[in-house]
Amino acid sequence: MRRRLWVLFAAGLAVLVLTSAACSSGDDGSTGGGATSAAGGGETQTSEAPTGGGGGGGEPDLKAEDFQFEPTELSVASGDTIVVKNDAPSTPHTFTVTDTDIDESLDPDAEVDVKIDLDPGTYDFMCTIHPQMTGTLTVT
Ligand SMILES: [Cu+2]
Repeated sequence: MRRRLWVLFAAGLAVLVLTSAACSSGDDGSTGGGATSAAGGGETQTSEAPTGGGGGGGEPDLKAEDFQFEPTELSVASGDTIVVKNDAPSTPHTFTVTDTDIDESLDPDAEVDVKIDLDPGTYDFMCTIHPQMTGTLTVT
C-alpha cells in the first residue's frame, strides 16, 4: 500500500514536470507562432492590396503621376472598388472610363474610391484634361 502511494506520488510529479515542460515549450512555440502569423499577415496584406483596396490604406490601385497612369493596364472584378490617387502635387486629373458613367475628378495629391460597376469586358480609360493619359481597364 505504502509503495503504491509512493508510485502514485512519483507519477504525479512526473506529470507535473512534463506538464510544465510542455507549458514552457508551448510558450516558446506560441512566440514563434506569433512571429509566423505576423509574417503571414504581412503576406496577406500584400496580396490583398492589388486586388481591391478594400481595407483602405496602403498603395492605391491606380495612380496618376507625371502625366501618365500607373499602371496603364488594370484588372478589376466587376463591382469592386478601386483607389485612384493623383500623385501630382498641383495638377488636377480625371479618371474617366470611356463610354461609361465613371468620370472622377482627381484633385492634386488626393485619392478617391471608385466603384467599378461595369459589365465584364475591356474598357479604355483616360484623363479628360490630358487626353494623352490613357490606359486599359479589364473588368472580370
Ligand atoms: Cu490629367
